[in-house]
Order: sequence, then structure tokens, then C-alpha cells
Amino acid sequence: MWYLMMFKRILAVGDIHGMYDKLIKLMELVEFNPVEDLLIFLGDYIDRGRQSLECLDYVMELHKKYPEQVIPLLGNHEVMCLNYYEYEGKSFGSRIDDFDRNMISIWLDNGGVDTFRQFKNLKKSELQKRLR
Ligand SMILES: [Mn+2]
Repeated sequence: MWYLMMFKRILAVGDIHGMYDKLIKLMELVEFNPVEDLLIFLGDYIDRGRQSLECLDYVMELHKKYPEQVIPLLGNHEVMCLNYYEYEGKSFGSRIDDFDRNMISIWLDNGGVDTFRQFKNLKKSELQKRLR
């Protein structure tokens, strides 16, 4: 509690879902001030909208710039995405069972297709950087 009292405002942003333009507009509107605000992102940066990558990078860059004032949480869509890449990698060369197959399809079935398309154009190292 004492920690929260250091901040003048606590801003919580949820479910950006690839809507980059709206994210930028919102950030302009709230005029986040790292000197006195705490900004918590509640997860779900990706999927459904068309600019998942831009949203993810924006949030992670802001966190890197202000690690104490910008807290990005993991949403269920990020978890589905991470599971996808974990199980996709695992399935190469080994037997793929129904559980694996389910973990792979669950992200794509939940709005991950456009995100997957954006991620596909990244170099492997660039993708790995974002999955950490
Ligand atoms: Mn959501």
C-alpha cells in the first residue's frame, strides 16, 4: 500500500488487442507522467486487431524506459501465443498428441491468425526477443 501512495495516479489499461491507433490516442488523452503516475497494462496486447506487433512493442518499450512506473502483465492471449510457440517447437521431430494439437490451435482459433501473420515476417531472433 505504501508503494501505491508514491503515485499521484494509478492508470490501468486492459485489452488493447492490436488496436494501435486507439492505444496511441489513449496515451495522448491520459498524458502519462512517469514522475507521478503508475501505469499498469493488464494484458491482451495482441490478437483480434491488425497491429498486434506494434502494440506489444510499444508497451514493452515503455516498460523498458520506465521499469518502475510501467508494469505490463501477461494476458490470456499472450499465454495462448507463448503456448503456441512452445508446442509448435516441441512437435517437430516428436510425436504430436491431441493435447499438443489443441495447444497449437487454441491461439489461432482465438484471434491469433493476424498476429501469427505479423510474427511470421520477423526474423527468428526478433521473434525470440518478443517471446521471452
Ligand atoms: Mn481480452
